[in-house]
Amino acid sequence: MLKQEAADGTRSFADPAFRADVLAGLERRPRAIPARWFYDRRGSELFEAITDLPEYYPTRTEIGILHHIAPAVRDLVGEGRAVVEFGSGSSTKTPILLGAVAPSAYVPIDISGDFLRDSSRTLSAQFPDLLVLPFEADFMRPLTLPRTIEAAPKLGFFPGSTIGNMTPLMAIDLLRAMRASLGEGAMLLIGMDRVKGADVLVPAYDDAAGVTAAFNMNLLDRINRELAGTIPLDAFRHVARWNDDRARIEMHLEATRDADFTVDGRPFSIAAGETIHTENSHKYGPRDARILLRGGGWTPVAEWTDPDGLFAVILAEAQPERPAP
Ligand code: AVI
Repeated sequence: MLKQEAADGTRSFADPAFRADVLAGLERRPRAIPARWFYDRRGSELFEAITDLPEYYPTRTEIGILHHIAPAVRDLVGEGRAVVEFGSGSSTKTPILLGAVAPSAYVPIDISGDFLRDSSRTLSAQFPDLLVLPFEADFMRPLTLPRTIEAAPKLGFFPGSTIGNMTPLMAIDLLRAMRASLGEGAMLLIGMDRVKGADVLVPAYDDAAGVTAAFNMNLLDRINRELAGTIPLDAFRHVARWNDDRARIEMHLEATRDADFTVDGRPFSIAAGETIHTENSHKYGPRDARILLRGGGWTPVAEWTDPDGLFAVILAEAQPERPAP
């Protein structure tokens, strides 16, 4: 971590990977900064607030599905597997699964040690007899899981449609990495947001209260704070658009006027109407989802949706590879 002095004289520690991604992202055309940098403390709080918005249906819909399917999941996966969650665990979703499948251990994996420790503490308080093994790592790469669960049959858990924030190529790489980490015979319970009309999708990412706009704009604020940036926030606005060709919601920060600024001492100019692309949220139809999973080495064995078909939870299995056809 490198110490940075911001325009207002305050000092902070900048992550070198953040600096590299921001500088490269502002340099390239179209400009784009990876969505993972949304999640500083403020960004994470804003994301929590998004999940409660009336327009943002995914979280409450997935929770409803998980409650409904818990007995069926238990019947299909059995009890006593080691549950490996990709992400630090949601205080609402994770207990539904853990309560249903009575795991032998629970391994939340996250790149952020802070979130991991917080959520592990909460879970341990709720399930005092459960072996909780927090694992600080980047789950985008193949991992060697803790030896304690080496021999246990495994159930991966990847809720929230986080897979949608990856391009299909990255999503398949991740699914393959998960298969490699969990091993043959493992199962995976994954949440995927479904394709639906732009009349529902766009408001979910551009809510009336402006919380998603604040979440997107916080990235510029973070750049100013952590990378000594001078970006004029009033020269940008939040934009959410549906890209039908790629079946994804895109979030951008659009310049509303020409602006000059510096980041980490480097000068940048942006013209009115130009955007910085900050997030993709891919949506998958039923067949798309199954093809994606198969492409990543997972065979779908069951899937469930809510009555309106807004969101899907899919159970898949890492079956032995079969030669074609
Ligand atoms: C974390 N992820 C699944 C959210 C989504 O819906 O793509 C992030 C988000 N961005 C804006 N609103 C929510």
